[in-house]
Amino acid sequence: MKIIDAKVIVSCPGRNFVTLKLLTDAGLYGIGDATLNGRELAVVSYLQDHVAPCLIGRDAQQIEDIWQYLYRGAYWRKGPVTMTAIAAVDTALWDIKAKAAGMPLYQLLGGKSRRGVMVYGHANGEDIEQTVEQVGNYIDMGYKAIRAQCGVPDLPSTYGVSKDKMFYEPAAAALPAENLWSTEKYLNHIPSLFEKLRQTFGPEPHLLHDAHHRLTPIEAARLGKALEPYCLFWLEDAVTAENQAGFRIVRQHTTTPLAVGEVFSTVWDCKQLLEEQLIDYIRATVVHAGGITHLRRIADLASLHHVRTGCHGATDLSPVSMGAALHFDLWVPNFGIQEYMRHTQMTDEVFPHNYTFKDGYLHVGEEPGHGVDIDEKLAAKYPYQRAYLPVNRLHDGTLYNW
Ligand code: CS2
Ligand code: MG
Repeated sequence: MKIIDAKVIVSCPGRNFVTLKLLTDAGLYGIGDATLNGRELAVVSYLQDHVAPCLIGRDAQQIEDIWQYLYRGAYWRKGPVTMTAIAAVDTALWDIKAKAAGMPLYQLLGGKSRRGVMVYGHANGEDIEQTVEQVGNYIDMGYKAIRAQCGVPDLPSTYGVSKDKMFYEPAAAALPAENLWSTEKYLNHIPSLFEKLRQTFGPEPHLLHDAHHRLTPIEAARLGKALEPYCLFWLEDAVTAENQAGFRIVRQHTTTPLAVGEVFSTVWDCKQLLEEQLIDYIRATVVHAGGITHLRRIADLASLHHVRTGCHGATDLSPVSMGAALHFDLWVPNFGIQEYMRHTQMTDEVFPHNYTFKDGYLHVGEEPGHGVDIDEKLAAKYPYQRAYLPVNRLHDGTLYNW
């Protein structure tokens, strides 16, 4: 089964998505997500100029060989652009193989390990009261797990708080918006949010929070300790993780479970975190960590060290990534949870899919493949619109982590 064409489709149904479509001489095609928020065109060029010419004529069934060819053959290994491009090829090839086998993708991975995929939704509010109300709305919608993000007094904006309560799109400007950040104000405020959430909803709901890379290890230790009475499901991205050893300090001080990894692109970004059990959940996912092929390797290493998966699933990952991740989630033995930031209707129309939400779980359909497609005609109606993620500055102007 030969690859005869590799089409890179850029579409902006409210936000930019990059999709790779691989066509074969058997009449089958597969698609993969190649979206890298704020750097989309870098991946477009990587695929069009450096990957596609090498794929034409190759056997689409040789998923592993093609993965190794694109990883080792690049010479310049790792990194989000390279690994997102490889991920798109890999996901499309797994889609093709499952279609050729006449099976939903999870069957090829090893079959279902669970009835459905528990997901968490995103509740957010300008203040504690509004956030508590939004968490209540998500519980009413059937979610068992809810991430809570709240505005911080005296800060004009903060991560994860959006005007629209169902959708959150941080890449909202043609040049990076400059946000203001204060760790002190944030650390003094967040524990009260979770105190109120537990007072209101009791111990049952799984509560999550994303610190979004903004704390030092000792600040993260302070927040983790302060949150212990509220038994979070996880505290995410407490610290930037280039220095994986930094998490030793957090681990020494708190039992609050830690999650990290949505920005990771290979197992090398998290090998020490996993081997030293410095985290509890690994957030790497299909679109940015080299596809199904590499994500399985990360999950297998994690499973040796009591670490569970918690795949990233923000709106800037397309429904293609979500669909493929759900098949992975159904199979992976050390599953933890799946992030599910709903896409808009405009996006869902461009990416018809068969996964459905019910009582806090996502379920995939039984059609062959990963169950997600792209409507190329409709996609063509939404041309690329440059959009960047914001940057953060401290009160004195220091450029900080967003
Ligand atoms: C966030 C993301 O979903 C999350 O946990 O960290 O919203 C992240 O900010 C975006 O994916 C960045 O593009
Ligand atoms: Mg996050």
